[in-house]
This record gives sequence, C-alpha cells and structure tokens, in this order.
Amino acid sequence: MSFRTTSSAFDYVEDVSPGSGALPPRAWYASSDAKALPLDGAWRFRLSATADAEDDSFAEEGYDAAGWAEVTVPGHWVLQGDGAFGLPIYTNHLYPFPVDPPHVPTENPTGDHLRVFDLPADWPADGGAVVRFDGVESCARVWLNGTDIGEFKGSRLAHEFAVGHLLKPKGNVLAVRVHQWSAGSYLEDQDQWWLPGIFREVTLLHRPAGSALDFFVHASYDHLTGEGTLRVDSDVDGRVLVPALDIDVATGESVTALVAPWSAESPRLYDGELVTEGERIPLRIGFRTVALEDGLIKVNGKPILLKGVNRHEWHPEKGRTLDLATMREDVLLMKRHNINAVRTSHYPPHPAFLDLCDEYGLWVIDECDLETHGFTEQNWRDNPVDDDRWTPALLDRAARMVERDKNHPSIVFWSLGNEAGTGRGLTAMAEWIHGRDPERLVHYEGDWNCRDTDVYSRMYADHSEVEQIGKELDGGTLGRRGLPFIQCEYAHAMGNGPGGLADYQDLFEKYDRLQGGFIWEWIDHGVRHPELGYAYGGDFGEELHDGNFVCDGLIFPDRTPSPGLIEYKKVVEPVRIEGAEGTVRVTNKYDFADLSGLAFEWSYDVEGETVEAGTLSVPALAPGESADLKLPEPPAHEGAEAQWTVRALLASDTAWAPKGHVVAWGQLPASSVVRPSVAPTDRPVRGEKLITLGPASFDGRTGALKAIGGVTVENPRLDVWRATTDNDEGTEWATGIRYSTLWRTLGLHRMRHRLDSVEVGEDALTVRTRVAPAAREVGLTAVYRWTSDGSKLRLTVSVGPEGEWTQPLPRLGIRLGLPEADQVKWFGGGPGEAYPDTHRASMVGRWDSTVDALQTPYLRPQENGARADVRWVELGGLRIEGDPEFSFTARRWTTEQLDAATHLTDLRAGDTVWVNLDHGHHGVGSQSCGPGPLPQYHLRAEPAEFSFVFSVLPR
Ligand code: IPT
Repeated sequence: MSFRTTSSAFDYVEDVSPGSGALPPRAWYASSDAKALPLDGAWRFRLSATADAEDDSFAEEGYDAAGWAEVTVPGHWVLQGDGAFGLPIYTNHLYPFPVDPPHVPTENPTGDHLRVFDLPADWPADGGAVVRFDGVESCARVWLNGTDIGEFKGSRLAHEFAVGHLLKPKGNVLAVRVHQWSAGSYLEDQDQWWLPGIFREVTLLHRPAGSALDFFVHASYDHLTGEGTLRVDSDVDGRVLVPALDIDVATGESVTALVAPWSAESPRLYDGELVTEGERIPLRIGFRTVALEDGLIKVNGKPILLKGVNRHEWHPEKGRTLDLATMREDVLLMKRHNINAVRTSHYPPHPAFLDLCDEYGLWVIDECDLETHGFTEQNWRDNPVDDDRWTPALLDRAARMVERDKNHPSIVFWSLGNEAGTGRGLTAMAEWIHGRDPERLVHYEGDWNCRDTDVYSRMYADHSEVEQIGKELDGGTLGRRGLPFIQCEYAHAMGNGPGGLADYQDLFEKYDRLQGGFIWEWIDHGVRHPELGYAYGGDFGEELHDGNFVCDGLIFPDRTPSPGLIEYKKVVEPVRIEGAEGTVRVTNKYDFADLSGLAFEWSYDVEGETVEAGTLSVPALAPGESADLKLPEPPAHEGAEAQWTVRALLASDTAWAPKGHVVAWGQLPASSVVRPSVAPTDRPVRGEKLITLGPASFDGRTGALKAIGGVTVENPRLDVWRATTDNDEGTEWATGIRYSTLWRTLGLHRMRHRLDSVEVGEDALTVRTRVAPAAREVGLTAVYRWTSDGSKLRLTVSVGPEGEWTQPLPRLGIRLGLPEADQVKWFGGGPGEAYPDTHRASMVGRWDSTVDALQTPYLRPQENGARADVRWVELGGLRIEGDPEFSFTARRWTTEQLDAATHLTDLRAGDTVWVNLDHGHHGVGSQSCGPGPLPQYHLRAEPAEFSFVFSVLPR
C-alpha cells in the first residue's frame, strides 16, 4: 500500500533503476585533439528542502536566476555557504534515514544548479558533443537548453549524455537538479560523511566525426620470453602507435615486442597513441600479466606482497573534491612511505588518481561504488544485493567502474564493493566482470565462502587467525581453500596506533598464502572548522552519528603523517637491515627489483652522535637474497653507549623522491647501555620544615620533593593513568576489550595516595605510600627511596601490587610538574612517539624538540607523544637519567585535562609542564576496530622497581 503523493515527475528519485538517458559507459581519457570545455567554477544554486519543492522551469532558457546563491562546481554544497546550505552528516554504517527501500525521506535537500555557457570561438561546427559528469551525489536530473536529457545515480561514477544536437554557440543553459537522498543512497552506505553535490568535474567534450568511442588496451607480459603483447580493441577502427617499440598496428590486432614490464616497483609505461579517423588519444601502456596461479596472486609470474592502504578521497575543506595536486600528494606520500598498494575504498576514485598510480607505481584494487552496510541492523533483510530488482543498478555500477578504468595497468583487482552482505546481485556483478575482463582478478570481502572471488579477503582478523589462515588450517569451502589471502582492511589507524603492525608483517612474510594487506585507512576525514579546528561526527548537530570514528587515518586531515605512517614505513621497508657485532645482514625484500637503485651508508654513533660515517658497498641482491657485510673497525670510545646505524638511500632521483631519501634503516648495538650510578654518600637532614638531601629539599611532613637546586618540582609520584586512546575506548563492534571501561570501572583514573611513613635514614630518605582507588581492595604500594652523592639525586620507586589485579595497567611511572620547560633534548628512541607495539620506527639517537612539538595532534585528544627507550632527557633545567631506560611525555596540561578534551582546541596551556617518566606502558593495539595489544605488550600489575637520577643543568 502506498500513500505517497509525490508527483510522478519525481519518481526517478526513488526508482531502483540506475537512470535513463545516459550513454553507455566507456573508457575515460583526455583526447589529444578533440576539444573539451571544462564547466567548473561558479554555478547558480538554489536549495530546496524537498525533492519536489520546485518545478523544472528553472531549466528553461531565459530563466532569471540572478537572485540565486552561488556554489563552486566541483564541490559539495554542505561544505559551502557557511552552513546556509545545510551541514555534513557522518554515520559509519547506519542509514541517516528510515530503512524502507527504495524510499527516502520527504525532507530531501535538493540543489538546483544552473550554468550558462558559450562555446569557445574555435569549437568545431561539425561532429557531436557529450557532457560528462564525473561525480554527483546522489542523484541528478539534467536539462540542456530546456530539454530534459536524463537522470542518473551512482555518485562516484561517470555519466555522459549526448548533447551535440542541443548546443548553440552562445547562451547554453545547463541545469542540474541534485537530490541528496535517492534509491541510490541505499547502495552508498560507506563509512564517511554524507556530502551531496556535483563534487567532480563537469565537462563538455566535442566528439568529432570518426572519433573513438570506447577502447580496451590489452597489454600482457610473458616473463619467460620477456615479450609484451599488445592489442587495443576499439569500437571505431584505427591504428595503434607505440614509437619506442616501433609498433604501428591496426586496432584489434595483436603485436608482440620485447618490453620492460610494468610493476608497482618499476612502473614502466610506454607512450602510445590510438589514432582514429577523427581523433588522437594518448595511451600510456604498461605491460603486465595478472594471474591466480598455484593459489597465489602473481604478476609477471611472481607472487606479490601487498603493503597497502585504504584510501578514501578526502580534503578537510573540500570533502571528496580533490585537485590533482592533492591526489599527487597522496601518491607521493605513499611511495615515500614504502606503500606499494592502494584499495580505493569504497568507490572508484577520480580517474586522475589512477593515472598517478600507473605513473608512480602502486598496485590498485579498484572498488565499486557499492555498500549496503546499514542492512546489517535488520539481519540483512531486504538487502538490495540479494533482490533482483536492484540487479540492473548493481550491474550498471560494475560496468561504469570497469569501462571507465579498464585501461589502467595499475589495477590488478576489481572489487565488487564493501560490506554489502551476500547475494545474487554480487554474483551477477562478478560474472559480468569476469566475462568482460578475464585479465584481472575479482575481490570482495563480504562473502567468506568466496563464491565470486579470486582471493580470500578479510578485515581485522587478529594475528592468530591470520596465522591459521597462513598455515592453511582455517578450513572453509573447497573454493576458498585454494585461494590466496589478503586483509583488505586491518590495523585500524584511529588515534594513537595502530599497534601490532610488525607482528602482522612478520606473518605476511612468513606464509606464502598471506599476500599482505591494506591498513584502514589513509586519511582522517576531519572537516576544517572555525572553532573546533577539525570537526568530526556530531559536531554539526547530527541526530545520529558515529563521532570521531571518521578520523582513523595514517595522515592527519592536513596530510601531515601521523606516527602510524612512520611506523608502517619502517615495518614494510623493502630492505631488511639487521645484525650484530660488526656484521650487518642486508636482505632484499622487493618482489621484482634488485638493490641497484639504493646506496648504503653506515654511521657509528656514540651516545647518539655520529663520530664516524661511511658508505657500505652492497651487491645488487636479487629479491629474496641476503648478504652479510662486515662493518669497519669501530673507533675507540670510552664508557659511552654506541650503535651502528645503517641506512639504505635512493642512489639517484626517482619520480617520487630525490636521491638520498631514506628507504630503510637498521641499528646494531656496538656496546651495552650505560646505566647511571650515584653513590649514596650524602645524608638526609631534617630541618625545621624541610628535609634536605644533596641538591634537593623535601616537605618535612610528607616527604614530598619540593625542589632540586633552584628548580621547583611539583612532587613526583606514582601515576598509572593515561588519557584513554581511541583504541583503549574500543567500540561496540570491535572484537577487542574496552580497556577504558575496565580501567574506569576499577577507578584507575582516580587513584588516591595514602602516606604511610617518611623515614629519614642513614643514607636515604624513604617515603612509603599506598596508591588505590575508592571502593576497591586492589592497590599498589609505592616506596620512594631518595639518595644522593651531594650533587645528583637518585629516586628508586618500588611498586607492589596488593589484592587481585585482573586488568593490565595503562601505564606505570611517575608524574611530576615543572614550572617552566620549553626545549627538550634526549638520548633514546625518536624522533617520534613509540609505544610497546608501535615501536619499530623509533631510532636510538640524540634528539631535540620543544614541549609543544612533542605533542601528536590526534583529532580527539588522547595519550600521545611518548618517546621510548630514553637513556636521559634534559628539560626545564633538569637532566633526568633512567635506570633502566624509560619513556617520557611532557605537556602543558594534565592527563586529566587531556582525557576530558574532545577537540584539540579544548587544550589550554597552564602554568606547569607535566612530565611523565614511565617504566612501562600498556600496548596500544587496534581495538577501535580490531584486536587489542598482543599479550607480550600487556603491562601487568606486577612488582616493579625503577630509578631516575636527577641533576640540575648549568644555567
Ligand atoms: C569496516 C568498513 O569496511 C570500513 O569502511 C570502516 O568502516 C571500517 O570498518 C572501520 O573504520 S567494517 C567493520 C564492521 C569491520
């Protein structure tokens, strides 16, 4: 039964069909000679609250739109107009409207867009023309010069309309009505902001008589003979020219030549041209063969290991409207961080991005614009992918992706979509794709039985399950058992983390069946906001939202790398450098390249400072090969700690980084760590109000440290709390534990300190305390033992758990306050942060920073910025040495303030710099959407003892 009164002129909005009037999909390219007129820039814009609020008279020639607002095309209207055009909405998988397919709410923001244009003077009079829309969210109806030319859905796909017969030299009126919600929205439930608008380019393309329609470049490589075979199928006959290979052949005919193959490591492209009677089209041909062979994904005869990321298109001001420079920045950042693969989660990207992947070399999983995740809330009932009425829309989306993108050598997999459950529609898509392009493989994660796919793909499987799969002990359908495995998403990069990357990589490298994975995800989708810095879900008053779950990238919204990216770069480096006692072992971990593109350097570092350096000659090892190389005789040095650091650098400029760019590194200890020692020769002296010991004075009643020399110190005392990270917070749907809830329930964020005794002894001041939360029997005894040799002050903290501790501690160390601190210098791990399971990129050295620069700006404030394996740190007039090495953080706010903040703009510098000196940290894990820290990274409540030595720096 239906009571809908919407007039039939708007039925297309809720129609499950892909639309009408558009031309068949075809390859996307920029012609060398056919004219094109970009229609980007300012468009007239009128926003209505419902789809049917206005009739179509605005599309008529002569309509006066002078009173309308303006928006920039390409762009999302909710990111323009300072809120006057509505606001973004963020939900992860919940539909922000009732699930009643294919219906959408009556409140359906609808943007009428108008653009008047003249043809350029040199626009040819003959031939036809098409208008191409590269991306419109979510449904559009189009008129040219008053004629209705069609309507379409499929937001991140190209749609073309034939318009030659409608064009006139001057005063063409292009009218586009865009509805935020449509039946298509049910197919676009990706975890991202809902952002309506004409967000990719609109272009008028001249189509000369005899121009190409569609063409398909088939360029394979035979690794046994070294020959490439090229055949370009074209709807319009013509010739194919590849000067470098002396190729001049008719379309449809195969030709073979000796070639250099294309791979992500050596992305050799041959410039060519498709010449039809009416048009010349540049081709960039990469010869490579993708195959599923012996249960492995092979390219050019070799199994590949994917070191990937999931990339959403994101810009903090422009949303999913990305310019070429931003796309290039993404690709360059990926290449510079040893990433070799990208999954275009969860829709085909702007085609220019794929050009860049071809050019710079990245393996691509191109994913269809399809996700119906919200149906999980009703057990997938009514899921469009299992309902034949929707199949034409699904096939249309598959075809629009494959046809548009089929000429990119970088694409090795077509992906049916993301999180759409299972169903016949997916099978239909896979069958169509396999038929149309048997030269690539098909991916889809949502069906663990792998009915339609050429790979067993999962997301967020924990380490032990991945290992089972690697050992082929995971069972599954017969079809699945023969397939290689990838994690299309893993290591959720939300906030501080992801932890456990190196442990995953070890597995990927150990088992052939495991062919790598793709980190979730590339970039935080924070929206630049005048008061909040970056906004996330809920900041625009959404009635339903998923908070900062949209900020889970390896780079911040402004594209600065977060520590997770630095860690990933180290973990997936293509050269392993390891060793001991003056012998370094270098292993080539590329799939194709030898090491001739790299130069190697060593340095001998004493207390983090290089005292000697030189080059290391490393043979051009083939993939998989290792060499053991002798380092020179170490220079003489006394007493101080020393390391070898060996770096692999680019030997010459590449397209993506200059000569000298560090690709990989390793460190070998050359001595043991030197621990500080202080002879307890000084006596504590009890005065009237104070106790003094060496350079320090203490409160006579509480034994609390008050000052060291001239430096006032806010009493150091035991601290176990950290501002919970996104991973500590976990999520309902994550597999891990919610540490935040466990810890807060126990009361670890509100520990109280009971003073038991202050003992002035022969050679030490001893303060005994018990630290415990209200309402609980568990507690920690903390004994502070102070000694001095008259100039240095040593604190030894002994911690003993009491009661039954079942939970790990967030951290274990001391916290103190300094009245002022700005410059920070240390010898230890750096330059960036490190936690027990995000530790590989931490290099032992001499580092400096400022207190402010130590902070990692996670969009939702949380524990961050710890420097690990620190031997000593100098700040605020003090030098602090550790026994053993320690971690430190220093901030202008307290942990409690950090914990309470929701945005960086909540953090205000106070008068004290709060310093945590930590003996241990609980691992970071990835349980914001995945496993928690592995057991070896747990910080158990166990007896512990650690010391710090304080001395006053000369002024
Ligand atoms: C998975 C989604 O595929 C991805 O889009 C994103 O939402 C990610 O999670 C979390 O950030 S789906 C999840 C149920 C594993």
